[in-house]
Amino acid sequence: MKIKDRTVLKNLGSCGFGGASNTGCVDVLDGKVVRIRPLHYDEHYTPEDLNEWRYEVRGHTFRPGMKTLLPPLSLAYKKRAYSPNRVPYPLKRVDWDPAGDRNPQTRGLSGYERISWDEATDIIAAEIERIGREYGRRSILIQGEGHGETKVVSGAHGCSSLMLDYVGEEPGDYLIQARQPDSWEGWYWGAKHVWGMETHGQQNPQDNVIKDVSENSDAVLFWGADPETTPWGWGGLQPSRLCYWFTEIGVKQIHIAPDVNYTNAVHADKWIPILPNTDAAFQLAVAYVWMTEGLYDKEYVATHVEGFDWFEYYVLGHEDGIPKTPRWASEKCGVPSYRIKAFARYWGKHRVSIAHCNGGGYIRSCFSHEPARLEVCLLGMQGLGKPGVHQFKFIEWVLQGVNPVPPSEIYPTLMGVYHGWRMGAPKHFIPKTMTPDAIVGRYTHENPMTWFGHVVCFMRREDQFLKFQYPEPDAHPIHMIWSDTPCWETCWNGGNAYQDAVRDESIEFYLVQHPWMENDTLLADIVLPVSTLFELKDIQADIFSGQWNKIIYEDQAIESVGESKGDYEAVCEIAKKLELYGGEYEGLYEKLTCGRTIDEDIEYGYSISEVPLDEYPFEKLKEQQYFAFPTKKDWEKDPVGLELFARDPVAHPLRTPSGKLEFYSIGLAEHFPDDKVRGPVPHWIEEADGHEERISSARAKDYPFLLVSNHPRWRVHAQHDDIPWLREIPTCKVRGSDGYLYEPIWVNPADAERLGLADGDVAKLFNERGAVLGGVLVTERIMQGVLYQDHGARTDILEYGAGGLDRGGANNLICPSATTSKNAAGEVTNGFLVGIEKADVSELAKRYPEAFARDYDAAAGLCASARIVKEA
Ligand SMILES: Nc1nc2c(c(=O)[nH]1)N[C@H]1C(S)=C(S)[C@@H](COP(=O)(O)OP(=O)(O)OC[C@H]3O[C@@H](n4cnc5c(=O)[nH]c(N)nc54)[C@H](O)[C@@H]3O)O[C@H]1N2
Ligand SMILES: Nc1nc2c(c(=O)[nH]1)N[C@H]1C(S)=C(S)[C@@H](COP(=O)(O)OP(=O)(O)OC[C@H]3O[C@@H](n4cnc5c(=O)[nH]c(N)nc54)[C@H](O)[C@@H]3O)O[C@H]1N2
Ligand SMILES: [Mo]
Repeated sequence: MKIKDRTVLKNLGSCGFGGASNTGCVDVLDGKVVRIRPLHYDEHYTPEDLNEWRYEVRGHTFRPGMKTLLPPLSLAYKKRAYSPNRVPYPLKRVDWDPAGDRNPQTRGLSGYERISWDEATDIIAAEIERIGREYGRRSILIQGEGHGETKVVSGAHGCSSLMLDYVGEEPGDYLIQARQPDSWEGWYWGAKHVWGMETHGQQNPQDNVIKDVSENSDAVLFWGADPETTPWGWGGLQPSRLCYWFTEIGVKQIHIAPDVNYTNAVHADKWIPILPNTDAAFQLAVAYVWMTEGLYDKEYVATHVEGFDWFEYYVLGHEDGIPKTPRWASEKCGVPSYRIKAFARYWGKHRVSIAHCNGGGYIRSCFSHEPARLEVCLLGMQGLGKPGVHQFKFIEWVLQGVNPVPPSEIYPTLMGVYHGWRMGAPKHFIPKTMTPDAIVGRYTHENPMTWFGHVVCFMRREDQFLKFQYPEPDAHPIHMIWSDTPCWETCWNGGNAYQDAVRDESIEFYLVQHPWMENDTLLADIVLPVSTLFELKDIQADIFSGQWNKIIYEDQAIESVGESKGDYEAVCEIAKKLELYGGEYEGLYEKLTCGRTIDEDIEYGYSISEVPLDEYPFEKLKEQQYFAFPTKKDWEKDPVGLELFARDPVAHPLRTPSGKLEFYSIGLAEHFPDDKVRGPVPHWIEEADGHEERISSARAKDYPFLLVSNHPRWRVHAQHDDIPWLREIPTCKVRGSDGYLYEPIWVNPADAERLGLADGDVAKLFNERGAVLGGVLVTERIMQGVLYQDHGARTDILEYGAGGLDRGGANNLICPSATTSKNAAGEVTNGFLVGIEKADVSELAKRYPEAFARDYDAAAGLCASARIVKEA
């Protein structure tokens, strides 16, 4: 079938999890995507039709805008479909033989040969059946929970587990790699014990918090926030417009961060440079100034706070003999004490709110629960929930009420036909942060690996007090990995350790389904080629565009690239083969599909989406391709953030044991009485629980810099790293003397001079866990003593495993493996120690001739063909 010239709508956000955003009009000519452009709402609606929301402040007006606000990542997305990095057809690792030698030790090194879908699904079904029979299905580890293309019927992640739910007596009989609350580890493991909720806005809607901030705040603290960058992932450019708006109406913007990020560069009134992950020291000193100078809301504290005296006891130094003075803090955080004092006095005398996207590096560093808790304490000392005193998020999230802009009248949901991972308590699971540890077989039934909590977002606070173990008493350890999220090595805590783990002989089969030949995909035994969203039909509920909710009918834009299929279709093919084994596999395909085709799923999904069908009929949806829904009536009358709690904490308690802001956490005191790192009262922690990542640490002699590893501006984590239009931007890649595009490392001019580093040099970031290369960018935008390289670069491994070397600049390979702290199984991927030195590229080329000769497209980077050794 030839797909004719036309325009189709696609959501081009990269959040995944069924949450659409960034709707683009995709123009198709001669069967190819030629252009992506914003959707103009005014082709179908007037602002009145949509009951347009507005902020009117001091003679200025903010309106949502009548076209979608696409970021560069979305505008350039067609390049991903046509990337030379696409997996062209099913592949098998040449030296992996399911009937003979499996060679786990050569994962990552082996080439791949072309096989057919038929052969691939035969092998896969046979392995699933055999492993299930020999060990039980709980020895199959499902990695199916990342961000990514937002697909609903074709669900990008987790289809594998949906299928396995239909096998055996009860759903859930497999091992899940549980999705961490990685975006906000600190809020989850820390702040939740102070204010009972997890992320901002979870308890009280924040629909009109930005309105209130606009009207009432003197300043907004961007405490590790870059709304010119990270909303791009799935919210578009609305937050950028809001920063201009704050300037227009005179709301001051103060940035606290080690780097001058893109928002800071354009909008900031002030920058307070701070060493990575030392925010807790800075915050304690602010509290010290307020306590000693009487600059806090004593009445509010008396009525809204539990355990203030414990906090005061610690801050003033009565507990450990060390008052947390600005001078004490300045040695740790690198902010001069006079600046801390001036800042604390300004804050103590003005109405100040704090803005985040998700938190910034310190929220994913060791002991991240401490700065997160301290932030809520500081807000509490200034009357959190009163006019102009809030915490708010620029990034919209899937929960109703967490969106920082007014809600729509209709809140569509397509969960009924979503073939993907859902947040919820998995039955059998390991935390994603502990996957390498689990695999290497260090743990046995007698000596199991243990942790607390389901480690999944949006669980109740009490969940963190439940203890779990691996292997479970009646289950075998892991023997197979099935991944549709193959970026562990470049996104999680200690990629080199992961590479070593998956080469363990206990892993008999490693299956990956993915559109692109990159990262963990290169460790797999079988690779299935997956279609991008352009190649599929789907239906989407856009609930975080920051304008209006809408529902989108996504027609197929182009034919499949190569032999790819949608993730759901791929799993369906496996189900068909498994059926042939009969018994518990009988009727599997029918059960998985519920007897519906994809077209029928789309129509059925719409019929149960909570959109009133008489007003918005399906046929009209197909014709117009979307419906936008009007803003909720009287949205201005909703309470603002924690306004109700601020007014009356007894009538509107928080979900903490005391119902108040717990500066002393009753839950932590009761359940972890011996935990000195996450004790009941937030503290400054120098080193503990396997982390020595301070400039005061002995390791700092060899690795003297703290690394900032932000969310990439020109990617979403591991995604988009092959887009030529972005890669040619100088802050996206640095061209080395060998012509290769290296991942930038920002170095302060003073450090660069001392180390003899210049713009364009290739340098090596290293610690005892290994090394990654990067291209030097000398800039005042990073403070002295700190290096910055974005996270998520595509790996190009020169040497695998512990002590390894990566040319791609995937610094997660050398992140700490230990979790946030002993009882908090969060990820630590930021603010860790590294050294830097100039690298001699020609020397490396001689040492790694094969790697340097890999098929490389000067514009897009590594090619899939680099790994394919035999064509059938
Ligand atoms: N150093 C450092 N590390 C970090 C962080 C940090 O700040 N610094 N942040 C952390 C945070 S908050 C997060 S959320 C994680 C991100 O971690 P992930 O959510 O795991 O990362 P992504 O790269 O967004 O996507 C996951 C994978 O899905 C793939 N994918 C995309 N679309 C599809 C599809 O349609 N089908 C299939 N099969 N695959 C698809 C992508 O190519 C990628 O390999 O990283 C964490 N790691
Ligand atoms: N373009 C793009 N958009 C994305 C993503 C992406 O990868 N790319 N990822 C998405 C995801 S999953 C998430 S969770 C969010 C993440 O959103 P955030 O958590 O807000 O993003 P980060 O880049 O980790 O940090 C934001 C800023 O914090 C500052 N910072 C870094 N370390 C520290 C520190 O130790 N202390 C202080 N005070 N500041 C620090 C830096 O200036 C940085 O720019 O973004 C989402 N959107
Ligand atoms: Mo995230």
